Amino acid sequence: MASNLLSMRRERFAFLGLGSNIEDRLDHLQAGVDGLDADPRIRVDAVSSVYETEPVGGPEQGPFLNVAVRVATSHPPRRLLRACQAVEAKLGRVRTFRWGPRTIDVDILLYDDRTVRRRRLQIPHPRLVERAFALIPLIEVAPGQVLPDGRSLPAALAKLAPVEGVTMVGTQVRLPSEVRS
Ligand code: A4P
Ligand code: MG
Repeated sequence: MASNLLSMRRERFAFLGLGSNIEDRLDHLQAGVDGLDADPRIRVDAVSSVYETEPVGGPEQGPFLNVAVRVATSHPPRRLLRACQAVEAKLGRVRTFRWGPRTIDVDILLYDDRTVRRRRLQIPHPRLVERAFALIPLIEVAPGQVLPDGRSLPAALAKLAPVEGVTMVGTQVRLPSEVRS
């Protein structure tokens, strides 16, 4: 069914970052990926390794697990943001304070090669190039992808060196298509 609706409109690639720092963090990431894929206009077709990451900003809080995914989508950017927020809401995310602990955060990191500068949506994600916890998983699922200004993702990451507090862990988030087949 998903592929029918996807093919009705032009399909584009987007890259999303998911993070959780409330137990069970891996379950929340898996539910986030599955929830995105359940949207008939979104197909998750690549998922990065899982990284445990030191929290950046906000109050004192526990470490995150972060992943990045590549999605094929026929949602335009603002509808894709709404779909991401619907997944967050479904997983019981309560917005306490900015950068506070969360069951799941789903951010749009990149959408095609587009730049969006609106009050409620900026693409590339405005803090992407400052954050190794977002860039490292993103590079896994977006090899060769460049930022709209032409910079490569590894070049952006190199600016953050030396990187600490981002550790690949042995567990994996399953791709929904692997479960279906
Ligand atoms: N918004 C604008 N552009 C985007 C975009 N590209 N993707 C707006 C998603 N949202 C975007 O986000 C606030 C508003 O950002 C949204 O209403 C949307 O219109 P939010 O998810 O409600 O709140 P937030 O996530 O607490 O704030 P913010 O500023 O989005 O935080 P970030 O940048 O998402 O950072 N440390 C580690 N190690 N790992 C993490 O995953 N995450 C954060 C949150 C902080 N520290 C972290 C991690
Ligand atoms: Mg967010």
